[in-house]
Order: sequence, then C-alpha cells, then structure tokens
Amino acid sequence: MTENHTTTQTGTPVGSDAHSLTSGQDGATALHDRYLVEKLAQFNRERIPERIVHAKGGGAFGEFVVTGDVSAYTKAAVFQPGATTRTVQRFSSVAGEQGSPDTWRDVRGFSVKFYTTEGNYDIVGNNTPVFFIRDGIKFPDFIHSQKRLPGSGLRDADMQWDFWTLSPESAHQVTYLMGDRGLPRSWRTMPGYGSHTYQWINAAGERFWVKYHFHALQGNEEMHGAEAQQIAGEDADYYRRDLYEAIERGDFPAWKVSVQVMPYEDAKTYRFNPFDLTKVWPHSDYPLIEVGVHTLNENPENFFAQIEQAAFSPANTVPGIDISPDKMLMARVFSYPDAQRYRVGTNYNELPVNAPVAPVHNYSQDGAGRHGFKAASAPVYAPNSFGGPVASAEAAGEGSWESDGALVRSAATLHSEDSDFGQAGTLYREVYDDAAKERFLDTIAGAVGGVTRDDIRERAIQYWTNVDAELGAALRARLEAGDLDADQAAEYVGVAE
Ligand code: HDE
Repeated sequence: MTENHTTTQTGTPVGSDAHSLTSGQDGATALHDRYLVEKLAQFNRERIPERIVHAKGGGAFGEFVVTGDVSAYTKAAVFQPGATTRTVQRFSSVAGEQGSPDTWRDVRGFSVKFYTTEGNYDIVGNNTPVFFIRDGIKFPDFIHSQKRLPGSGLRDADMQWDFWTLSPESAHQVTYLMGDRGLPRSWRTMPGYGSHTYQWINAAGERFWVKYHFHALQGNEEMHGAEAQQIAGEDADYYRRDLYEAIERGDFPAWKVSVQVMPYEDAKTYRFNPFDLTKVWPHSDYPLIEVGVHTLNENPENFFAQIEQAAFSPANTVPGIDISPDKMLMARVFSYPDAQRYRVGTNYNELPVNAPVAPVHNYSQDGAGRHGFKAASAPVYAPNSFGGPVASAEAAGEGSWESDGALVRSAATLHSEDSDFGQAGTLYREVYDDAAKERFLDTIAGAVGGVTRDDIRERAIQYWTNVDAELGAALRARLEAGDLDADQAAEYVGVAE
C-alpha cells in the first residue's frame, strides 16, 4: 500500500478511484459502495450560493503599513504610527454572475479586511466614491433593475433606465459608471474608496467624520468599449488573471491610503449633507491626509477557501472607528453578516480567512459546522461569578452621535446645497476632458439607445439634461440620428451583439 493511498473522508483506504462496485462486471451498482456514494454526494455540495451582488471577483493577501500620523483623529491600533497589519483584499464586479466577464462595464468592489490586534476591521468599498441611492431600503429594487428579467433571464436597458430616471439621486454614480471609471484596465490600476462617511474617535474621546481614499501607486488606467467587449469574449477572467500573474511574478500592486477628515461639528452646517452617499467632499474643503500604504503580496493558496468564503462586512469595526448616520451604511451593517450566515454558514467567522488574530471571548456557542469550543469549566452565560469575559464600554471605544425626534420615514435633514444633479454636472464638466466627454456621450447614447419604451427614453434624455444641458441636447441629437455604436450599447447590458 502506498503512503498516500486514496481514502474516504473518514480516512479509510478506498479500493478503486475508477470502478464502482457492481454485481458482476455488467451488473447493478451496489448502493453499499460507500465511497461512490460519498464521492457523488460530496460533489453535489461543492457550491455555496454566490454573492447576490459582487459575485465575480478575485483577491489576494497583503500588508498595510502606516506611513502618516493620524493619531490625533483615531486611536485605532491599525492606524497608529509604526503599525503593520496583515490583510486580505477582494475585488469584484457588481451585477454579473460568477462566470461573467470581468470587462463588462460596471462599478468594481474594493474590499479590504485588516487582521488587527483589536479585531478585524473591514473597509468594504468600491472604485467610485459615491453610490446610486441614499437609502438602503431601495437596494433590492436597484439590484433587481440591473440584473435579469424574471421571464427571459436577460438583462434589460428598459428597467435599468426606468429605475435610474425614477431615482435621480443615481445621477452622480451613473456619471462615473458610464465614464472611464466603468472600465478599468485592471484591478491594479483603479482607485478604491470607503465611499461612506465613517466616524473616528481619538484617545481623548473626540469624534471626527472621515472618508477613505486608496490611490493606486501603479496609476489609474482604463480601457474603452470595443476593447472591453473583445476581451470579454476572449478572456472572461482578465482581471483575475492579471492580479494573480502580477503577484506570482513579484510585481506587487500597492495603494496609498489617505483620509479626508471633517471636524465633528461641521456636519450640522456643511453646505450639503455629509452623510449622503451620493456626494463627494471637495478636497478644497477637506484635503487628503496620508495614512499608509497597502500592498498585495501573496496569492491565495485556495480560491474557494480563502476568497469565495471571505466574508467582508462594514459591521466589522474596531475601537476608535465607527459608523455614521448614513442610512445606507446603517442598512449595510445588518445586511452583510446576514448574507454571510446564509451563504457561508452560521460559524463563518471561524474559517481561517475570516478568523481574527485577536482572541475571541463571548458566550455564543454551537450551531452548524462549529469546531471551536472553550474549556468545559468556562461559564456559558453572563453575568457570572466564574471569571468569564465582561463587556467594557471603554475597551469598545465606540462612537456616537446626537439625534432626536419621532420615528419617521423621510429624507435626511436638508442642507442648502443638497441636489441630485449638481455634483454629477461638476464631474462631467470639470473632471472629464474633451476626449473623455466624447467617450461618455458615446457610452450613454449606446446605453440609452437600447431602451425600447419612448417614455423611459425621454426621461433618460431629461435626466442627462439635468446633469448638463448641452450633454442632454447632444444625446437627443445622437439618438434622433440613430448614430449608435453597437459595442457601446452592449457593454453595460452585458451582451455581445
Ligand atoms: Fe454591498 N453587498 N450592499 N455595497 N457590497 C454585498 O454581501 C448591500 C453597497 C460591496 O468582496 C453582499 O456578502 C446593501 C455599497 C462590496 O465579498 C450583500 C447595500 C458599497 C461587496 C450586500 C449595499 C457596497 C458587497 C453580497 C445598500 C460600496 C463585495 C453578499 C444598503 C461602498 C464584498 C455579501 C466581497 C457585497 C448588500 C450597498 C460594496 C448582499 C444592502 C454602497 C465591495 O450583503
């Protein structure tokens, strides 16, 4: 018998890798061939539900090194001068399923888990600093509109533009999506953002509002419609391959991490709501402050165990960092752990990729797949008289904010410059150069050109007119002339024409 003979899952040697047990060479297969039964049953259970959004992705392990000094703003150990922290990062596309081509136009996910000495800290952001909606209650509707029709199973420009034009707060993010940001050259050449406003708390208990920025030290690089479409057909895993191969050859991608910091009191009177996820904070008001450098330097050994099962969540905060009154963020801190309990299993945080380096002390126990346990003498309830863990507000270092009023369902308090279209117009007019504006018009003309209902198409023209009057007029002219590029029309809806 060889040293590494095949065994069952319970370690007993197996008689054959190739032949089932049958009654005679041509007879019926014996049900008691438990290796055959085990092998087929195990195979049937290899897949777990894909992420409902951000299903297609890839990732790697890395290291975060603090290079700045932000100790005046947060006491979090991970951001103190001199700290180095191991990380895992996952990149993704939002709308496509697991096998979908990486180069379909989309927003890209940018998730980083820091295995800090005070527990795991996750920044679960995107390659854009804003989002399509500002209240989490709209998220399932938004995602339904971008995914597939229930009957045909096809993606559909009518429902995409119907939702967007009926949700004008989407304009800023759609301006990013339909611009060059919607088609990065690779995950290595795109920025990342925490997007939401988060709260930092320093050692003196003072609070600040912050936004995270990750700038690729490789520089930003994009690709354009026709090339992206071609690559989508030739190599659906273009980004995943690019990242893996770069790390294999020692070409480690890195991002400079900075924050914008808003004094706590400014939030009340700032000219727009600083917790509105459809807005950026101008750098002229809140300049970037250096925090550190994040480098990816180690490929996963096993994609499923370490990337597919990786569970990122904005609910994973550490002392000195907390959430803010952003309604999207408050919905997310419920949604992610819920998705992970369903998708990966109740005890997902025990898996090596998700387990913290910080010790875990609490009174949770049991559940499917549990393998960790405490000493038999450890108490199983709190409060107790047997020396079990005791919660401590001081250790938690949580943030807070003031609020009052009756329970309501309404928009957040209005600030003087809250508007759905203002920052979208600024992005189009002041950030996009002439060539980028031209490409943008091509893309939206192609995408809106795919809309079949006249009323939705008219609303889409109005939507872009609200962003910029000249843009709206140019779009109308292009649509009336029927001068549309089929590649551009196809790239977001996700079909090759
Ligand atoms: Fe997510 N999102 N999201 N999202 N999201 C998920 O989590 C959700 C939002 C983002 O690499 C899911 O484990 C709600 C904004 C990334 O594993 C799910 C709302 C931003 C990833 C979920 C949002 C993101 C996800 C899918 C509205 C950027 C991939 C399965 C309130 C700032 C993480 C899962 C990874 C994944 C819910 C909005 C980024 C369903 C309810 C805004 C990068 O829980």
